Amino acid sequence: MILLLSLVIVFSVIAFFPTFSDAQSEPKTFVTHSGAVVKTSGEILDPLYTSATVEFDPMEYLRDFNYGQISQLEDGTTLREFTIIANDDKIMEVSPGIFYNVWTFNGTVPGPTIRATEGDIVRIKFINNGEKEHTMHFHGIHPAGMDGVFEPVGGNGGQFFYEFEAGPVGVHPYHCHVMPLEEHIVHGLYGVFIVDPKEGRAPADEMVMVLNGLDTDFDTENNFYAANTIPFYYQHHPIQISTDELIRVYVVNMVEFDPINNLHLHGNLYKYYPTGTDVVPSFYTDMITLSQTERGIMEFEYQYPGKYLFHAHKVEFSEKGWIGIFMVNENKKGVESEGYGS
Ligand SMILES: [Cu+2]
Repeated sequence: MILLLSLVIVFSVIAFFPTFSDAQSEPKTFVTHSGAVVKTSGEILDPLYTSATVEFDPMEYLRDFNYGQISQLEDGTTLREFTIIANDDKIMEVSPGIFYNVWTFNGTVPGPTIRATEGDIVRIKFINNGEKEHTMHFHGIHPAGMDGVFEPVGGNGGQFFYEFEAGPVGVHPYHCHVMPLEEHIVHGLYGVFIVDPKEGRAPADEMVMVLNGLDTDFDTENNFYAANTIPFYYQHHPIQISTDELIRVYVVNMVEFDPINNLHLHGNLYKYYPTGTDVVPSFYTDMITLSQTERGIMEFEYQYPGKYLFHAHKVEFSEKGWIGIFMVNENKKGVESEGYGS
């Protein structure tokens, strides 16, 4: 009798509380500016999926740096040439069952991580294959005409060449700067621009984390949050790193609508370089708080192997997807992990 009663309770719970892998219901229909009809089911809770079910692979994006086509000018200066193509009519399954009209640079949200050394000439052939006007506005130092604000580039093949000297050293966002700005950013037209010091930085396992969110039901509130677009991805697919190895994370906050975001690391503290412009860290902490487009460089090493969370300490954000895991593996070859926390 007790067994029967237990089974009834279990099945009742399952019936009333759907599993976490299901998107919440109440789908809404949305017509894009080009007439495509999409449905979104809004907020989600901890979906289970693999890179095969999500088009954009956050693990690949994490360590993917685009150094451009490299050549030398007559005076010996390094020229780095990039081609960036904007689009605004792509429907992407940003999480299982959640289809969203992403606006992309080179097909992804975030766009490619562009990387140069201070003093290099960066030349970007910008092609707008979207339907709306778009630009590329780089944070950093450059001439007014290269600022991507007053030179909107028309859609359907419009072009513009951005050219400037890379600087200052640091990690900077780039994003479209066409009004209404909030709309262009929240749909995904942003990326990261890293300027390395001429003398370089210490060797490290380097990665990029763009903290972002998506308003999938168009009520000017984010429905979920992430590091690198796909909610919960690094929780289900922990980032593999090694003990006693320097980890360097370029962090950029691109969340709209919410005034702050933050990043807390478990079982460790990191040296933090705001904007990455100084070679001396400003903080040694396990927690930073970032406003829109604030960014910096985190550096840390793990002493003990095992599984460690990193996430927004704004708990709402972590519970809506901005959470991940570092899987710290023993660095000594041939020595078995002692299984801390594994
Ligand atoms: Cu735009």
